[in-house]
Amino acid sequence: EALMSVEDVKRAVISSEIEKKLSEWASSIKAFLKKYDDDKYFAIFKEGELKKLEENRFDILDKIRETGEEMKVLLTLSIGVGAEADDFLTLNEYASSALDLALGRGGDQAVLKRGDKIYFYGGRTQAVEKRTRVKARVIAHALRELIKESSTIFIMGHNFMDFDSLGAAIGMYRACADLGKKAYIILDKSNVAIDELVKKIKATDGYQDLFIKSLEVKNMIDENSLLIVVDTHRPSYLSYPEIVELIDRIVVIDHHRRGKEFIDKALLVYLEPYASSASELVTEILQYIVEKINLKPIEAEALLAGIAVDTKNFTFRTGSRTFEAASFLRKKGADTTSVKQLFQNDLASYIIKATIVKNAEILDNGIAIAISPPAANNLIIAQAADELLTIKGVKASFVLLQRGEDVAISGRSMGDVNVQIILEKLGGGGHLTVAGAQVKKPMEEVLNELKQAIKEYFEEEGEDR
Ligand SMILES: [Mn+2]
Repeated sequence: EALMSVEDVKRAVISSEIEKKLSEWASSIKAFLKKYDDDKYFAIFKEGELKKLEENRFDILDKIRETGEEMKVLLTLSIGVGAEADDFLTLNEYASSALDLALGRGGDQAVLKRGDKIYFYGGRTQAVEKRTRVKARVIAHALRELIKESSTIFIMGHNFMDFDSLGAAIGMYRACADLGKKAYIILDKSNVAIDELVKKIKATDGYQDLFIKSLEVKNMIDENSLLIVVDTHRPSYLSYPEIVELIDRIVVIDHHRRGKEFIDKALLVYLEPYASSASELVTEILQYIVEKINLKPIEAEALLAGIAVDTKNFTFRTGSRTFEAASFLRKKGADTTSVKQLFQNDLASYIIKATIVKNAEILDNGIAIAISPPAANNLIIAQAADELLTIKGVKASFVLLQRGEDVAISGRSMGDVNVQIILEKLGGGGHLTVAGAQVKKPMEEVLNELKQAIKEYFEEEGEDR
């Protein structure tokens, strides 16, 4: 995946660098290492050497990632190890299922299946702190060139836009404006999640034509139009997927882990799953895209609101760079009190939220499940799921809402339970701590499937988790 985006010469250099690192690693544990596909390797070594790997927590993972950073590509290694079986067939099965698990949990980690126990090493925990800003700078420069060559720039978020999507979109709007280009954010209709901010922006001088309707876009497109997609990379999640078909030059900036579905024709992709939010990514880009960005206080506020919503006020997925971004936005005039006010609820939604919390059932494993009254919406169930996490003993929460023929589910976790894996079983997705799903089935059925998925999840994770 990393190599697909680089030119041939560089690809060869990167490949040989990876191979060098891996064969050094193999010889350090006296392993037989064999490449069996473009990006796959097979190794056999003695149980005694495995102890060493566990002691240094598979530091080859860091070495490969650092190699990538030096060469400005995102390289990660995922390892599955099988141990303590009576025969090679079983060992291979263990290793394969461990590898599946490593990839399923986001890669960049090692999973060891020793008999019926499973151990995890590496992965996202330290990756947040390890990211360098090299990539943000490289992307910013490439993006600047693309914007400069464009006629008009259109910016699109995901369906049912949230503060993160809107904040990132406004940040990109500023970048285009500072580069002397006309840019629009495509938005037909605001929604409850962003209403406050949209109203505030529309009431501010200079933003009267910031938003544009999707129908109008269609008449304005030419071969030099540029589409910047923020906060998603899945075509089916876009607010106006049909526009992707009409514009050839596309940029994707997202912080969600790559799913199967992707905007394949994108010219430039900045996918950084370890960033807290699309707003954080855009804030970094803004610091490199022009000499001195002319970010307005309301724009800085929108970006800060985006970071705040995706990190639950700097609690989850928050790395040192998240604070650096926030600090930059504060300097540019983002007012933390105004941001807080954007999150205020009206009394009616607060009462619905309280009802959801009151209805919650807390299972033995610390999972809270609640069914929402029909008057709620996506935002309220997400907030209610967050609220459930403030209850002692609750490790993860799921709130279900009947919406027409669909049941919407909002999943949240403190970090021990991977709600992404659970909701993926129901066709949803997201992150370890924040995930969602939409299921076209009756509530009763969805509730049963969810409980089954939770049960399976705990069985799969094993006792070690
Ligand atoms: Mn986001």
